[in-house]
Amino acid sequence: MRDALAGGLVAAALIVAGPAAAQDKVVNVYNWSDYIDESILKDFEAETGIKVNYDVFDSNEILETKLLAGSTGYDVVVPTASFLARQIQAGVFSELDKSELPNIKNMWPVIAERTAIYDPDNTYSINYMWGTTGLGYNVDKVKERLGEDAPVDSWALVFDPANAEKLQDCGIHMLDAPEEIIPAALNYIGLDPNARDRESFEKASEMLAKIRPYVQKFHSSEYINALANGDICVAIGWSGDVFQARDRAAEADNGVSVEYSIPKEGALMWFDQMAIPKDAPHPENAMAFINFMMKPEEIAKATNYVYYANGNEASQEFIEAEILDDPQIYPPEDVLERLYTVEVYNPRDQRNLTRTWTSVKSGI
Ligand code: SPD
Repeated sequence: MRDALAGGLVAAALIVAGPAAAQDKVVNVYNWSDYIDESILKDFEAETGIKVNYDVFDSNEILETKLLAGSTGYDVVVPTASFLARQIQAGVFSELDKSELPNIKNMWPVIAERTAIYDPDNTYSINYMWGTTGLGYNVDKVKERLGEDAPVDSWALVFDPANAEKLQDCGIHMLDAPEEIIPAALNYIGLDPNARDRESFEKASEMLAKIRPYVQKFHSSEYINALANGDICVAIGWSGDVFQARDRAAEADNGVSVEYSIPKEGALMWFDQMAIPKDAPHPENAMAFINFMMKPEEIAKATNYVYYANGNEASQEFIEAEILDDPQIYPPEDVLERLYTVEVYNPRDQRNLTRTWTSVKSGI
C-alpha cells in the first residue's frame, strides 16, 4: 500500500484552505492503493494543465466514513459499487452530466449493465476497474506443506482448519473486509453469500472461528508485499493485487512464485466506480479527470499496470494479450457463472455484519 493514511492529510489541508476558486487548476483524487500507473496522472496534467493530488485508501469503510462526514475535499472518489449504492441514497454524490463526458462512448455495455444494478442508469458513477476476490498463494510453500494435490482451487485451502493449521507457520493473511469474507464463508458452507439473517451469520462466524487461530493478519494491502517477499503462504485478496505481488517477486528475482485462483465454489465479483462528491471543490476538473480516464489508451495503461479488468470496451485493443486472455482477469463465461455479487447491506444488516466481523477477528 503506498500510504492509505496520507489520505486524510491532503483533505485536511484542503478543508482549511476553504472553497476553491472555480478556475483552480487542481483535482483531488481519492482512489484505492496500488491501483494506477502514475504516468497516467502525468499524462492528464500535461494534456489539461490540471494538477492531480492523489491520495489512497485500502478499505471501503474508510472512504465511506469520510464521505458521510462530508467536506472531504475530494473531487473524485472510487467506492465499490455495493457501497456506492447506499452512498447514493445518502445523497453524497453529484449526478454526472453525460453530455460532458464524450469518452463514455468507449464504455462496455456488459459491465455498465452490471453496475447499473447498484447505480441505476449509471447516473452517478463510471466504472474504473472490476475484479474478483480469491486466493493468492506461494506455489512452493503451499506444496511443501500440503503436497502436490494442495487444494489451491478451493476455499478449503484456507477455510478447512486442517489445511489452515498446516499453513499457519508460513502465514495466512485475510482482507480486513467483512462484506467480502463473510459472503465467501457463507458460500463455502453452502449458504447464500447474500444471506443476511442472524443464523447464517452465526454459521459463517462459527466456521471462521475454527481457522481464526491460524490467521496471522487481517489487512487489505500489506499482503501484496508479503506474498511477493515470500513472507506468507496464502492471502485471501483481490485479483490484481495478487498479480502485482507475482510481478514484484519476478522483478526481485527472489525465487518466489505467486499465483492467483478463483475458487471453484464461487467468488465475489465487484466493481469500483468513479464518482464526484456533491461538495467537491473542483467539479469541472473532476469531470475532465473522469473523461480522461475513459480514454482507451489511458485506462488500458492502468489495466496493464495493475492487472485488473476495466469497464472500457474500446481499451481492449491496447491491453496486453496475456492480460486480456487470462481467465482469472477477464473471466470467460464458464468462470463468470461461478462468480456472485453482493447486494447492498441496509444499515441494520451492516451493523450485524460489523458485529460478526469484530467477533471473528477478536476470536471471541
Ligand atoms: N489495490 C486495489 C484494490 C481494489 C479493490 N477494490 C475493492 C473491491 C472491494 N470489493
